[in-house]
Amino acid sequence: MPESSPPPARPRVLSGIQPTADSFHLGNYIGAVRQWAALQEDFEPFFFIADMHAITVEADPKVLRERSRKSAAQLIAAGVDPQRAAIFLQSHVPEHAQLAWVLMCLTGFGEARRMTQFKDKSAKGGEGAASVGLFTYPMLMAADILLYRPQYVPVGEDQRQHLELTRDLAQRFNHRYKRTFRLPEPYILKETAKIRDLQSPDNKMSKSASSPTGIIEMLDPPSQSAKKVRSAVTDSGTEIRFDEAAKPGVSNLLTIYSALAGRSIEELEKDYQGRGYGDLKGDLADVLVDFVTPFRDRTLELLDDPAELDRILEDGSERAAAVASRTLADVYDRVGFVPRGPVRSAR
Ligand code: AQP
Repeated sequence: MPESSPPPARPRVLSGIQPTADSFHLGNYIGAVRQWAALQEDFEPFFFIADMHAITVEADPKVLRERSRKSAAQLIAAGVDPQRAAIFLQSHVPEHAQLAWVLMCLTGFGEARRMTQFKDKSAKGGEGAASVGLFTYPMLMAADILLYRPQYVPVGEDQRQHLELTRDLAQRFNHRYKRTFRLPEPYILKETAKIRDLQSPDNKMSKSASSPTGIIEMLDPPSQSAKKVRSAVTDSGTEIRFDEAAKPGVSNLLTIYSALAGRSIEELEKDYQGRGYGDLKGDLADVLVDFVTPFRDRTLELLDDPAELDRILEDGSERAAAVASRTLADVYDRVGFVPRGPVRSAR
């Protein structure tokens, strides 16, 4: 029986992003990717582009390929350092799909059915039209995470339910077979867990549900994004105060402002006392332009050298595969699969 893999020297952190849009939106960045860059200092970081998740809905192959490289470039432009972090494509590490199968066999049908993201995403065309891949997405996501035995998974609030399923599956496996998986903890910052749509602040900013004026695409020309901020929906009344229930629009602008400028909400509330919504929106538009301009320039510069991006992804997938293959070997052993080695040498 193989020995269990030794625990890593530094606790790990892992997360992923789908290459399903031409640009990250501000919700992706403030809700998730910003934390990735911060956590890489103290943890052993693994960050991947979820290209296998991207095909759970129909995706044009040429566009998917472009978006995958674009996502890698944006991660680096956002401060994820390829020297420290393994940045890789999910499809380059086949262990993700292999572990997903084992986890699917541990998941109850009813349990999978309760996942709200499947309900939301399949609602439009009806459940019958949704792919089985969309249904089993949370088990692939559980595999993505558990392979690396991370301590933290930095995500936005919308992923909390999937994280809970991941923990349930890890516990079930550990209990049924032998302790194999670390129970990962969600790393969700309360203040920025849900960045809202600029036009319908009751909803999250989302690439599939937001209108073009409700979403800030980080690679759009900065002047266009500034315009969207200036025409963001606010609330009746005039007071600039953080109150998500009564003032979701203004609260969202304060959250974005605070995250990008590195200033507390209380400080901003004080600064804007007695001033109007127009002042807040105008200043935030300037802060946003200052932030997205270098991000966009750096992304475009990285995209000019696709060979270097591919080299970074190759290096990342090697580092990821080294960890993932050890975990999968433990899992295969524990579920009772006969190892390949002796069969091969007998040939
Ligand atoms: N509005 C948001 N606020 C905070 N965090 C967010 N995230 C997404 N939207 C917000 C977080 O971004 C990370 C990467 O997201 P993803 O690309 O894997 O997929 P997603 O959650 O499906 O992103 P979208 O825009 O919401 O896509 P659709 O519209 O297709 O559902 C995740 O950590 C996510 O929590």
